[in-house]
This record gives sequence, C-alpha cells and structure tokens, in this order.
Amino acid sequence: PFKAALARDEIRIGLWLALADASSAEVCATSGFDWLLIDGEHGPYDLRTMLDVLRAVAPYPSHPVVRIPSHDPALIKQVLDIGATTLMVPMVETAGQARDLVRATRYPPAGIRGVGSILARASRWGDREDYLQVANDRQCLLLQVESATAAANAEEISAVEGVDGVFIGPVDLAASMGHLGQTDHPEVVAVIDTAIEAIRRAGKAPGIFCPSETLARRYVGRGCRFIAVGADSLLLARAARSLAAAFGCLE
Ligand code: 3PY
Ligand code: MG
Repeated sequence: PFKAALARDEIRIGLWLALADASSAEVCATSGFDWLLIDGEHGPYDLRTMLDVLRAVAPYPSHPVVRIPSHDPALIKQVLDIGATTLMVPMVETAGQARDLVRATRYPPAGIRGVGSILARASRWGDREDYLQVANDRQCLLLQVESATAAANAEEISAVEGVDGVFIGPVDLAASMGHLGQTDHPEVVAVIDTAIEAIRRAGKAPGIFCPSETLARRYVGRGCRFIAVGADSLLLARAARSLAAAFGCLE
C-alpha cells in the first residue's frame, strides 16, 4: 500500500524511529503514522533489532521503512530476507549508484539478490510459495539525495527504473553546502525546492525529513509526498523535559 500510495501521488506522513527499541516502536505504531523509519544508518540497530522492530510494528497499519547504513548488496539481501519490503538508502550521488541499488534488491535476471528466502521471514518461512515470483515487484526503493552533487543529479537518479521515491536529507545536504546544522538556511531551502521539482519531473515521489511543522507543510505544498515530521527520541526528550519543568525540577 505504501508503494502504491506514492505511485498515486498521495501524501504519507511518517515518524523516525531512532531509539532502536521494539517497545517504543510499538508505542509509536499505535499512533497512526502512515510510515515508520527504522533508522539503521544513525540509530544503534543491528539486524536482530531491525527484526524485533519489524515484528513489533507488524500488527499495526503503519508501514515500516528500513534505512540501511551502506550500499552493501550483502546487507540489502539480509534486510530483505528478514521481511523489509521498503528500503531507504542514504548518500546516493549518481544514477549509476541508483541502478546498482535497484539490482541489489531484485532477483536475477533483473538483479543480483541472492536466493535464500525459503529459510527466511520474507517468505513467511516458505509458506508463501509465490514469493520468488512476486518479490521483485513488491520491493519499494527510496534513495536519498543529500549532497550538493546528489541534488544536481536528482532528476537522473529519480529517473532510474525501480526507484520509487527520492528522499532529501536536509541535514547532510546543509553540511555539504557549508551550512552545517542550518537546514533552514535560505540557500539550502532553495536547493531542496529545486530538487523536489527535479524528482517530480522524473515522475517519482519526493520525500523529506522535517521536524519543523511550518517548513514541513511548506515542503508538502512544494510537492513532497512522504514526509517524516518527527522522531521518537525527540518526542520523548521534549515530553520528559516539559513534564519535569512543569514540576519545577532543576530549578
Ligand atoms: C539528513 O537530513 O541528512 C537525513 O539523512 C535525514 O534527515
Ligand atoms: Mg543524512
């Protein structure tokens, strides 16, 4: 449903799961976000915690997206085998890299994914007999553009067949432009706006991480379609600090 929604140009609002904990992920899954990002790039996840979180959120409608830390086809194979269907891949700079990533998620002859699903959760432990036939079409691949070079190549990257969405990383983009930590710097916002247009010209869904509500609504208005509007760690920190402050702690 997530992949189909992006193809239909629908808006999907998400939440970042940075805490790498199955219980907090399950709490977040009860809140109704359209998608949840299991952040294996910056969160302290390993394959087992990714698996735990995938299981924890499985009974809920929120769609899990797994961000992997590298472009390694061996890791991609493992993450798909534990049952992730939607991957987000950071730091994609060129269309050539995008093509290699699509191939890493597809079984031959379309790609190079190794075949081990009969032993894996992805095929419901072999119960889905058509898994090998349907797997390639079920994958949803989201690539990140998050440098000045990547933003300049955004249309070519987006045009690669098999790429479903292109997610702008404002934090790394700002850093690459010499504005470390300033995701709302006017030059950064201008490059983001241009990248959104380039991604849409290629017929793909643009996405972004934006915990500022005003800016998030602005990016939706510019054409972003999958937007992460917050993170579990930020929500917990804000709520805990505000409750403590209400009772005068630390005064
Ligand atoms: C970035 O901003 O660099 C990300 O990867 C996602 O927010
Ligand atoms: Mg980033």
